[in-house]
Amino acid sequence: MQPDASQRESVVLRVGDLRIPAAVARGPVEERPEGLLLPKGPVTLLHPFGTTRFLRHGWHSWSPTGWVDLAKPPVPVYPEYRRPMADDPVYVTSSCHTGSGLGALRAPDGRILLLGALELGAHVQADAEALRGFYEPPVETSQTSALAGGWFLGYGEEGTTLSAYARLLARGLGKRGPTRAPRVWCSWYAFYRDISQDEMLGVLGQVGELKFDVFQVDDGWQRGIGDWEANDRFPSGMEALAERISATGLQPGLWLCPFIVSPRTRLFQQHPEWLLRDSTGRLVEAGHNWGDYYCLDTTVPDVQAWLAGLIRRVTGWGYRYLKLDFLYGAAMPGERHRPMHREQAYREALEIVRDAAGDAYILGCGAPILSSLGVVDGLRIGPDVAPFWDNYDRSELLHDRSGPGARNAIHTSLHRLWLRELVHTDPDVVYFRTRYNLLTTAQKDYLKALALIAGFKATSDPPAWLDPEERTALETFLAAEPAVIQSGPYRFRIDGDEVDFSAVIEPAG
Ligand code: 9PG
Repeated sequence: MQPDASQRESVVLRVGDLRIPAAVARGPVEERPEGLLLPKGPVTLLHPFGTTRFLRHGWHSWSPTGWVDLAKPPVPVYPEYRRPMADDPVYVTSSCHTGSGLGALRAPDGRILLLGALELGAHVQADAEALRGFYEPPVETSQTSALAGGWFLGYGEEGTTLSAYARLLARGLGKRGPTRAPRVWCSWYAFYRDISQDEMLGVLGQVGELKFDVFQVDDGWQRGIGDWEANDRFPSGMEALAERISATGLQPGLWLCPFIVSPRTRLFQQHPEWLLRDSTGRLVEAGHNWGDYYCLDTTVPDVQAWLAGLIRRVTGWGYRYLKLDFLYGAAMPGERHRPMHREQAYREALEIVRDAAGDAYILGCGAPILSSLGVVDGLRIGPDVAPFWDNYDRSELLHDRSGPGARNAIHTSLHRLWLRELVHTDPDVVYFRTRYNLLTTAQKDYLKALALIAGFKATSDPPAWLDPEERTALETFLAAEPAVIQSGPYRFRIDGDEVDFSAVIEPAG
């Protein structure tokens, strides 16, 4: 239960050399070397920084993340139907800059004041006067029980403050082991949905000679979003393909979206009662890129059994690496069979998937970030790259920085690197090819450097599309285990080579 406002008290918090008038829930404030632990409940901090910059943390993998200027009000993404694919639809029209789970303000000397939630379902808002944190919803409703959790308030250098927060999250939500992330060949950024068994076997023949760990088949193999069976372009079935992949010494990888359903599927037609609805009984839309599609109510016991069965089936076919996509579908607002907070429902569903997957690798994509920690092995930390730099109309005119493009992907991923201590961070694929590619060498180099910094190496380039020099560059990349040192806010030394991403960041504001 969330304490109501009358249970809050006014205090002056001392964090580092700052004294901040604040309203916090009644309860002990614990002092830590890097900051304070604040009691469970809403927090309002009257900060001294005025119209500064705010680190807004997007809800899921593709949601824009980075420093925004508080002098400029937030503008929602257009068109409206794109909103769940871009960020948390509940806060998208807020007149106040709102981040998911954490938020920070920039002090004049460059230090940051970070307010970070220690549990699920929290949001942080900022304006020129206040930094506010609350667990959703602010009041309890009949259908959604409120959450309340504690907070970390840190003040210091950006890297060390985020790192202190990451350590607390690891303790509360868990983290995956310190293994090296697998090196992945993924079909999406070369063939998109236009894949077939023959084409995949053709590429497998080329990829098998290179030092990849995983050969991952992306969107395009399935009958429908919800009907996770091989379509007619994969006549021998997915199990036979997994066997062929394993026979080359690679781990078979498969893309699927376990929490969303297209109306053009058997699943939708046979089980309309499994779908999430809003308080008026309307189906909750999750997105539109395959035509409209909807969300499963993952609190329905039969849905949970179906989910576990689905994951057991695909791992039973031999897939050892699962790219689970559009995961936010299980965390959308709606009236659930078992009333609980939407992020709790999400985490419970993800845990069912985790149990069913056994020791198969799970890469969460389109995944709510904080509520996936400790359950998945890897997380996509930015939107899709593309063989072009930016889409001005979409990024600027429609205010949608969650769309595909190398620049959006680099921008959001750079601001999520602090998650490296908790999970494998996937900034999406690197391009080595010039074929079908508008990226310049310098732009491709940014992607390559980011992958080395993030520690996750993937590409979609079919080796046959590469000239000898490009192929050598790919081989060098796959073999590299560089020492990475951060030498500035957006500057890194990768085995002695200096990379500066400031030019990617600055113009975005
Ligand atoms: C397959 C792709 C790839 C990719 C994923 C994800 O908002 N949208 O319309 C939207 C469409 C696709 C998308 C992200 C957003 O990409 O990130 O790597 O697997 O699905 O369809």
